[in-house]
Amino acid sequence: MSGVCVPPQRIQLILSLLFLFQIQSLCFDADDRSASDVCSSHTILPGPKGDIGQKGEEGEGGRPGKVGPMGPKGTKGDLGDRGNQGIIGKIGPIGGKGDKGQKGSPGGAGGKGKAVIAGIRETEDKFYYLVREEKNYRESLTHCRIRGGALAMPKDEGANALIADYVAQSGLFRVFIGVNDLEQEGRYVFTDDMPLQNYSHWREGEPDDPSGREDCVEMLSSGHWNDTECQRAMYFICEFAKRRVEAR
Ligand SMILES: *[C@@H]1O[C@H](CO)[C@@H](O)[C@H](O)[C@H]1NC(C)=O
Ligand SMILES: *[C@@H]1O[C@H](CO)[C@@H](O)[C@H](O)[C@H]1NC(C)=O
Ligand SMILES: [Ca+2]
Ligand SMILES: [Ca+2]
Repeated sequence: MSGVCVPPQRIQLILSLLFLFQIQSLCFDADDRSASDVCSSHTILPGPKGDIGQKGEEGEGGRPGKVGPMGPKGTKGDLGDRGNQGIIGKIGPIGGKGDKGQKGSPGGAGGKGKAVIAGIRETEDKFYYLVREEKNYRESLTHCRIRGGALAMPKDEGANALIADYVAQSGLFRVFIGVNDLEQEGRYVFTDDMPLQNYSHWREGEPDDPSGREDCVEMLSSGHWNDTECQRAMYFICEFAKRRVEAR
């Protein structure tokens, strides 16, 4: 920009276009010579500051501020009133077993002679006792023997009827009795080796031994005898001679 002096109407144009420029800058290049020489006749500096304007009207009320942070915890309140009584709770679990009680005083002396033992039957010279444990024939035999008796041997009608009634009254269908042909097939004996020649009470059609393994004998609740397999397990009846019992 060599032409330092610009016509006033151009100045106005430049001012309106580039009003952000400070006016002095238009004379910048002419500093060497003298701003007063060049620009004195074309004063474009701004006028003095005007008077203070009138006070504005009061603004509208501001928007509500943000919610402030939570305040500190208050002091503890007074104890509330007592509430109503609750409904009855569930029944609790069963408690532990109580301690063992003290030993009772000794019982009175037993009656003399014919002691009544629950479940035992007797004839004039024998006791019969039903053993409610399922055992095979040999186990049954042993059970009675180690107790000083024998597997029941009904050797007459009276004993047979008594045992049959015992079985039926007990709600059973069959029990082992002391009869077998283990020693010799077809030759039945009582377990004390007495043959059956004077008494037997076979069911009709028995003994049949269809398999060849029926060497032991059961009494049915009807009192009838039936040969059956010795390995079967069932209840059985022991007999004890009264003489031996009384001798103790
Ligand atoms: C069978 O009965 C008769 C007569 O009572 C008797 O003499 C005999 O000894 C009895 N037989 C057996 C094996 O007990
Ligand atoms: C006799 O014994 C046999 C073999 O154990 C058996 O199959 C049969 O049912 C028995 N009879 C009766 C009437 O119980
Ligand atoms: Ca047999
Ligand atoms: Ca049979």
